Amino acid sequence: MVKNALTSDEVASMNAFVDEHVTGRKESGTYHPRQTSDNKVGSFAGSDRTRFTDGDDRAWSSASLLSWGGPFIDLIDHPSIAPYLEEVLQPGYRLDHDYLKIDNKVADRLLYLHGGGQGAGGPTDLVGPTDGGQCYYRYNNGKFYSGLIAVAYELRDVQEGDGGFACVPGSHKANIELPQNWKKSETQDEIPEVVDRVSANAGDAIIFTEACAHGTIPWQGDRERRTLFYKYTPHAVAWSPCYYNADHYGDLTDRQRNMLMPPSAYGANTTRDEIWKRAQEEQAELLRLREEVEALRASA
Ligand SMILES: O=C(O)CCC(=O)C(=O)O
Repeated sequence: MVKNALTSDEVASMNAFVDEHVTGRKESGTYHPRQTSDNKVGSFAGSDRTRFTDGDDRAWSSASLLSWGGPFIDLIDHPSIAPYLEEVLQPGYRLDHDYLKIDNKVADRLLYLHGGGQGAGGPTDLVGPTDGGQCYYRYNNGKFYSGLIAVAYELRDVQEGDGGFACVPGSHKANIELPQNWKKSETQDEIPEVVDRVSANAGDAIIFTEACAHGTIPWQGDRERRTLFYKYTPHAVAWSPCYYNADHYGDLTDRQRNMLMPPSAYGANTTRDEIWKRAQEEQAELLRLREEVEALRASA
């Protein structure tokens, strides 16, 4: 937990954005808002960058909090978090995906512990046996190695008993799957004692390895929980099949651009940069050509 990772101004401006743009909430609760063409945020899915949610989604630029700009861009490489990421992921790490999750009284009410142990939580884990062991964690010769690190920024206070983030401490070092009867809890009363419930204040950040068994405690708070997830991988690793295209998010620092690069074994080097520069140019050309075709069709 990094206390006060965000300033109160940052928290206020991101909350104001969510108030203004997050619309059409899904009745059943937890949702991942996504940007729509009219620049509003729709009710569901997309921003975890794992799938296309409609026919207009583009490869490399599927819905992402980064298109919201301002403080959401600053979070790519936030100074209060960067030193921790450098330590647990090694230099050259990349942002893999991001999303906003809102928990409230109508949110899906199930704690489903996932991840947990070397090669994730086993054959019946929610993350799935096909993750190729990507949720790994190890520590050798003074260095940490972790396949996916999540930074969860709380935008609202999460008080004891409310719900929110939970994990089984130490489970990232387990070599066997969690007992099945620990995994699912429909109410807070059912949650096994081994599970740590984490309360936090608005502006705090919870950093966790996806290899640690974790999940969301059924929400019982009066207000809603708003959490931004920015998830990072080592430079050679990807969780999401959708990469970012840094050209789509305005002016970025060199460090931010580097963190939006697709995975590669060598990390930052000129060959990778050349290949990806051409891919970005090709995408820009494709978008221009599509616009031309549409204009020609409209005038025909
Ligand atoms: O609600 C939470 O903080 C947990 C989210 C979660 O399970 C995940 O990011 O994989």
